[in-house]
Amino acid sequence: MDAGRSAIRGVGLFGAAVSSMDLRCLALLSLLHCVAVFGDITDGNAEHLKREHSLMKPYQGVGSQWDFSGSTLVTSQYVRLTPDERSKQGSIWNTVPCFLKDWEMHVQFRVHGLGKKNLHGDGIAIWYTKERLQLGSVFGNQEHFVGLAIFLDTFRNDLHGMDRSFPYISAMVSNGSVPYDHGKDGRSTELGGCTAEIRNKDHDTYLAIRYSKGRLTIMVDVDDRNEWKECLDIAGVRLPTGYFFGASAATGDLSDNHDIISMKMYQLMVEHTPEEDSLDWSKIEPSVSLLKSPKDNIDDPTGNFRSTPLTGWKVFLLLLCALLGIVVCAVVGAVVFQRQQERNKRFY
Ligand SMILES: [Ca+2]
Repeated sequence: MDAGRSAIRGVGLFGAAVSSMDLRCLALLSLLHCVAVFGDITDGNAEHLKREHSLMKPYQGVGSQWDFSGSTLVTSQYVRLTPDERSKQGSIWNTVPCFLKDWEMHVQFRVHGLGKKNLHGDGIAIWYTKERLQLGSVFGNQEHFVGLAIFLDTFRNDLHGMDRSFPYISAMVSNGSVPYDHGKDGRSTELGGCTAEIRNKDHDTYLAIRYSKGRLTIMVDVDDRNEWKECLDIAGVRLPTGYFFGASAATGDLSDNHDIISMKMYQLMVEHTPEEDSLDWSKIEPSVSLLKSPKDNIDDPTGNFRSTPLTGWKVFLLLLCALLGIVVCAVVGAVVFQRQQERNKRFY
């Protein structure tokens, strides 16, 4: 169980504890204990469901918060982006821009159809983008998107890329200058990803996307184990606030039912430095710093702001090292010079 799901369970435990509590001293102690446990579970971060960015059964009254387009069909049990029919495109888009700096989106989805192995497609994409409701060839959305995309790609288009199995989940961040290459399954632009058996499952299948302090983490729960498995974890990702969440899917010559059961958005309570808070986050251009490999960034969750100028103590340390270097050189030089002089004296 990862921190995200644990945290939600923690919120539930906390709520139940408060409602059954009276105001006496013992109860207060229990409350303090609950808060302590809650703190342990969430690692100090409380998390909250944001209903304005969430889509949940039975989808009543979500018409003002979500737009449905193309082949999308809404029932009381699922939102079907495409049916198991050829050449369909459908999408859903949150009408409310997201101004959270740190968030986690949990998507429950279902991909299923009559097609046998490798005879189905194309998959679902989850979006956090500047524009919404733009039709196009990338899982029903535009190629030159601006923002973040997570692809649940169920069909292998690139027959040269046989080193990986499909379905394949990958992520891409774009400022709109480079398109997603559908023919290559987006390999040239992906930040990373993983193979995940997501199709025709009898149990529930989930995807989690976490963005916090410049770090993008994708987790899957598709094996009916009720625990998250890491798919991608990369620092140095810069995304602005004010973009829109959405989901889209497309079928081509091959097809599948692409269903969204729920999209639940949680705000992550993360502290930022005054320097970070003073930035206008809506002006950030989507980008990824690939100066370090993702694994090297594990100890540097603030990769987003890594390239800031040297701070005072770093300059001091550098100067100290330089000074020590000069002193060592001078001492060695003096010793060598003295010995040279002594040797020279012997020849006089
Ligand atoms: Ca594909």
